[in-house]
Amino acid sequence: MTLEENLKQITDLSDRPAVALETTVLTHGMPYPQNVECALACEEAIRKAGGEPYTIGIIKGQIKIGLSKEEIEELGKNMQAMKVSRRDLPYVTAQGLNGSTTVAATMILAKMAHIKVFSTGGIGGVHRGFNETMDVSTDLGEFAKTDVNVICAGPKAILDIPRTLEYLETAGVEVIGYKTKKVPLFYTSTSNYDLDQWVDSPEELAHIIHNADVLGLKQGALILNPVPEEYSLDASWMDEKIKEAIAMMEKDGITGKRVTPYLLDKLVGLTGGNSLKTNMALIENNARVGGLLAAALHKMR
Ligand code: PSU
Ligand code: MN
Repeated sequence: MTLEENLKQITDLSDRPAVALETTVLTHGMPYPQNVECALACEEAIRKAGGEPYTIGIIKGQIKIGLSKEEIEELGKNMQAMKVSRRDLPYVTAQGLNGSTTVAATMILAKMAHIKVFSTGGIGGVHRGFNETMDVSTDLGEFAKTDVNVICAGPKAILDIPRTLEYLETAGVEVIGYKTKKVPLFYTSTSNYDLDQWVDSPEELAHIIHNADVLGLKQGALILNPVPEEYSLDASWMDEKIKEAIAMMEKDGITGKRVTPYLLDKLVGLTGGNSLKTNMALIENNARVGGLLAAALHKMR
C-alpha cells in the first residue's frame, strides 16, 4: 500500500469521543510485560470513562490509528520499532519499518484522524544541561503547531522544569492544571511552580478547547493532571536518583533520542521499581481523564 492509499483509509473520528494513545512509551518507556499491561489498561480506562481509545503506531511502514490488542502485544514484546518523532515519519513509512510514535508524531497522526484528545504519561522538554547539549524535545514545538490537546502528568523531573515552562510560554502554548494550581512534576504530584490556568472539571476543559477552535488558534493545550497522591514519590529523593541516572548517562556518552529512554530505564533500577509503579499509575490516570474529556467534548457537539 502506498502512503497515499494509507492516508485515504484513515477515518474521520471527529464525531466520536476518541482519545489517542502513543507507542514510544510502550517500546522505549517501560519494560515488558508492564508496558503491554499498562497500554491495555489505558484503553480500558478510556472506555470506562466514556471515550474510545485509539493507540497510534506504524506497522511495516503503515500508519495505524487504533492498533489491535495483538499489535500492541507484538510491539511491546519485541520492541522492534524505531522511536519516531516528527522528523522520522517520512523515513519510517518509506522504508516499511515498524515505528512507535512519540508525543509529537502521535499528535501529527491523531490530527489526520481529527482526534482532539491525546493521553500520555510524560512529554519531552528542555533537558538539564541544555546550555551544553541544546537538547530540547520536538514535542515542545508541536503543541504550537498541531491542535491536539495532550494530557500528561507534568514535565518529568529529568528535565529542566523552569526552562521547559518558559519555552511553552514563548511558543504560545496553553498550560492548564487539572484540579491543581501547581505544576505537577510527573513522579511527584505537586511543586512550587505556580500555574496561571487551572480547571476543576472535564466540561471546563472542553469549553476551553472549543474556544481555541472558534478563535482559529490551530494549536493544542497541555493539560497537567497530577499523579494520584498514593503513588506520588518524594521530590528530593527522586532528584537524587535523577542526578545519579544523569551521571551514568554522561559516562555512557548517551545523546539525542536515546537520552529519555536511557534515563527512564536507569531510574527503574535506581528506585527499586518505584518509578515504574508510579509511571503506570499516572498513565492510566491520564487515560481516564482523557476519556472524560473526550466524552465532554462529544456532548458539546
Ligand atoms: N516521558 C516519559 N515516558 C516516555 C516519554 C517521555 O515519561 O515514554 C517519551 C514520549 O513518547 C515523548 C518522548 O514524546 O519520550 C520524548 O522523547 P525526546 O525527549 O527524545 O523528545
Ligand atoms: Mn532530545
